[in-house]
Amino acid sequence: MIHASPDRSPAWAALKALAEDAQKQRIASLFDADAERATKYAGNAAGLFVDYSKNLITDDVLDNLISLARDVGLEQGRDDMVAGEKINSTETRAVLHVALRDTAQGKYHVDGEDIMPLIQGELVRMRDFCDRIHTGSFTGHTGKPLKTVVNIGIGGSDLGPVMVTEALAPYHIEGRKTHFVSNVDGAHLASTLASIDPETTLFVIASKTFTTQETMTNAHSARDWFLDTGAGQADIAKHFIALSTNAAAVSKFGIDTANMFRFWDWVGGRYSLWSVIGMPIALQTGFDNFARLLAGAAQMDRHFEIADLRDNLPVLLALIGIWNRNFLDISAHAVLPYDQSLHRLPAYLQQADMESNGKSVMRDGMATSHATGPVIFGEPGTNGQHAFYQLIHQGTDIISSDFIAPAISHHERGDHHRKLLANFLAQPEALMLGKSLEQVVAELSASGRSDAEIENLAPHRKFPGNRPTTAILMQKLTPETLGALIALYEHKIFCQGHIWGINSFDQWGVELGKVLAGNILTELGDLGETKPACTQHDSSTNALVDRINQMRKDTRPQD
Ligand code: G6Q
Repeated sequence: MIHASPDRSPAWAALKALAEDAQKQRIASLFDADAERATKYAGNAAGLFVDYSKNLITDDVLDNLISLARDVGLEQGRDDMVAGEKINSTETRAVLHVALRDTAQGKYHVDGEDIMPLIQGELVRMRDFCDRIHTGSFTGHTGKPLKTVVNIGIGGSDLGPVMVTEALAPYHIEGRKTHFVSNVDGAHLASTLASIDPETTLFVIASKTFTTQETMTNAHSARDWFLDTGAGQADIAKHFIALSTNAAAVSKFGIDTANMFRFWDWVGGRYSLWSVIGMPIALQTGFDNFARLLAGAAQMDRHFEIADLRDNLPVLLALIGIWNRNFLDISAHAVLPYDQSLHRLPAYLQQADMESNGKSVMRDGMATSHATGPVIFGEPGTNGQHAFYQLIHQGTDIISSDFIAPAISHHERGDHHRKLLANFLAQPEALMLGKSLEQVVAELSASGRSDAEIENLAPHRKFPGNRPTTAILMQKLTPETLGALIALYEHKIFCQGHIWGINSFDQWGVELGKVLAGNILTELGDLGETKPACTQHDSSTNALVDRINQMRKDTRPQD
């Protein structure tokens, strides 16, 4: 029998009991007790090696987690996604980002329609367009080649493309530059416009809906700026393209639909980098590298679809996350890439994970009786070590972490990368082992400290340890391994959402603030304008609106 709520599964109660025992155990002791532990709790797929042995898990725990996954029909859920079932139930949409990176003919259908010809048709258009830009046959209105791209988009239409473009820096085509503008703060667009030449710039307006306030505001301002540089209306066709599902709005904006690249409502925003939303990646790194990214993700998809749950890396990462979240009460998870080019991965995963699984209502409309998505945060190592790792090592909350690294760097300069890797290995070891009071006392007395000093210092210098970590290793960060890494996390998120019984593919939580901002916009004055006192809101919001209006009314130069 399939349970809608995971806590109805008998495995849930068994895991609760196991967690009581586990909390008395040390991860380090589990290694002492089992010489095979490191090989037993590790796996390989699509060029990624995942070592999850430094989590507080045992065979019993894993067996019950797998029973839990089976009890809530995880395999059926996965098959339903691939079969194009409308698993995004609140928006009645299929969820088929996997199809975007597959080449299998006739496998994916939406409402009975084979979607592979649509996907491949758009990929061909995308490749042709990249070729025309790269060979210089598509030029700007003054005949110059377009060397600079400004991608205007936000959320899913920004975070994936910017993260991948940065991560693939070693694959960038020389002489090309891509900027990403997302924030409605005019400073974001202004700093980009200040550094570009309109004659050699292509603006890519990336918006699934083509109605998003921030993107449309930036797009209109970019168009005005372009026209102010002396270009005419007809020149827009040579400098603006759109990535969207909304042809009518694209045309209304003034972009020829011949310059529009399409995707579909069964591609969620935060899962869309594999679609034409990946255009800036392809323009900056070449279409072939974009295709390699898709191929790497497809390899992880195959693994996810066919591997037994016990060997299935996305499933295992999801289950360990559920163990940490629901049974060990760990509410934050750090993503720590030891690769500077992955510096936007934590931000990307914040959206992918928190927008997908930050929910408290089940698919059937009932409130969840269990915790769901944790807080996700992170920074590249080793920078984070000199910032927030303190709290992970010695804070009052236990935080789980993923450590991610390539064994070979694209920049093997001197011993930089060996130093980076030494830290990648040392931190999880330190987090697991900690340092006991006895060790600290012995070290301090060996260094000649007085008894009084030792008494003062020792409590501050001990580390509790037993902090769970997972290592994700690849030989080198290539388009393929990056694609596989992203797909690994996407499927992990899917599995967790399915097990928690929530819809990972809607995002109603972002709506309320949008509506309220729309109301408040009309109450905020222009510079120098006098506005009536605001009375529509709570007294705090009213007073803040009045104070802002007062400050904006006074346009004398400020320091
Ligand atoms: C992602 C979300 C959200 C979305 C942005 C941009 O899953 O839906 O981040 O991507 O709001 O939306 P548009 O692409 O429609 O402008």
